[in-house]
Amino acid sequence: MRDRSKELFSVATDVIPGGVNSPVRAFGSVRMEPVYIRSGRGSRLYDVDGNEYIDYVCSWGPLILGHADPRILQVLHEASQSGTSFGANTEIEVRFARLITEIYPSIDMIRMVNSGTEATMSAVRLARGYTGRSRIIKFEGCYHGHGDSFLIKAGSGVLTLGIPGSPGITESTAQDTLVGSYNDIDSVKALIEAHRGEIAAVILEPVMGNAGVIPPQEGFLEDLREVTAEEGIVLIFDEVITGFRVALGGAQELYGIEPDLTCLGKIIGGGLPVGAFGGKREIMEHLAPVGPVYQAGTLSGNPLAMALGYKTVSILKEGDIYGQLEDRSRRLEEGIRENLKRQKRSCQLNRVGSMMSLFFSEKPVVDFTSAMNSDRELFIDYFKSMLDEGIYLAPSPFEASFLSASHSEEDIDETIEANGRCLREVFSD
Ligand code: KE4
Repeated sequence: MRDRSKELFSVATDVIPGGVNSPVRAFGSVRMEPVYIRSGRGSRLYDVDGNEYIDYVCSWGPLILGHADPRILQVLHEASQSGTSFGANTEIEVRFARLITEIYPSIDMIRMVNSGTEATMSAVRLARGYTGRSRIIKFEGCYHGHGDSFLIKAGSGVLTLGIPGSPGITESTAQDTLVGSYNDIDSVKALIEAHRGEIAAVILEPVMGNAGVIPPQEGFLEDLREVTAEEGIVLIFDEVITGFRVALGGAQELYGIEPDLTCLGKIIGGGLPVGAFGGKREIMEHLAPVGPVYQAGTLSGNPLAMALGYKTVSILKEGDIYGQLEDRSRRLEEGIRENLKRQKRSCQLNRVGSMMSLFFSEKPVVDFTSAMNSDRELFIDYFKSMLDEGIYLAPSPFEASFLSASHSEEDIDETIEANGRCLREVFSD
């Protein structure tokens, strides 16, 4: 039962739009009322009604170490003894910037902000200021936060809620955003041909996570890198999800592509609000105060977020967490595939490292259209069954599931067994 969650939600809807501080949390797309979480520890979440779940949302990606990691809490306790924010320079922000630039060869310089949205908004403004051009290319189904330029055929909650674009975006803003098809380099070349000399940047999730997980097909990122370099277009990798997730050095390490600018977030805050954008010195030095492109933030480089981010990245850098994450993620994938073999219907399971999605689709999911063609009703049944089995998935087929370093072998076994029961239930109807 989730009576206390219900009570809280009925109050929340009176004082917070939709009862939530972020739309995807509303559980509207799975036609149920949201769960209220009291606490998390390791791989587990505990709701206000005392139900326990194995968590595959991980706060939408940030908690790669798991909830309430003692090492992280220790750093938070120590750092908070010195205060919480100064609006001034601190040593930890310098150390963290240096650490990230050592891990990402494409990042000569980096600027901290407070969310992924701020990172992508700022990166696009910088690319426009650097090139003197106005238009950008994004891809259908990619989500880069709620900045005006990005809410055109966006993924994540925009896709989940079926919102066509978004009211409040002016015509002039929308016309500066061109939309390509993911994994289709010809769609990009056609847009460049039609708008030669007008395009400041191409921005994409190098591995899509916001239409569900959709990996780049062989050659797509290489072709993008080549065509943007030829045209003097700034290539922006939005690695808010993939940064420090699919590899320590993100998707750019995994696929060996160097973008001009990179956006980061989620994991680099260790669970506190954070975002960052960085890249080539030549571009970054167009940013105020050294250059004319303005960007600022009261809490940018917040010392607590920097301390937790620095500790998280240091742990990721020093340990073999990615090896363990790959082993456990692979075992989960294999277990689900075994379960699927016993069903009359097929699904698609896309995985890159410790991010994955199960699509109720008979056909491979390789782009936005094929993701959209997956069966949402089956997903809703599956989501609800898994939740009742104590498995907490993202309440949308257009999100990724994430493992953390604290997901144990037993968690994986339990999830595979629950998945088997839920697939039988879903496909038996
Ligand atoms: P935030 O502004 O939410 O910190 O980051 C925006 C963002 C930018 N780029 C990518 C690739 C992202 O995935 C996101 C945010 N991700 C969503 C879930 N896929 C956040 C969850 C939510 O909106 O509540």
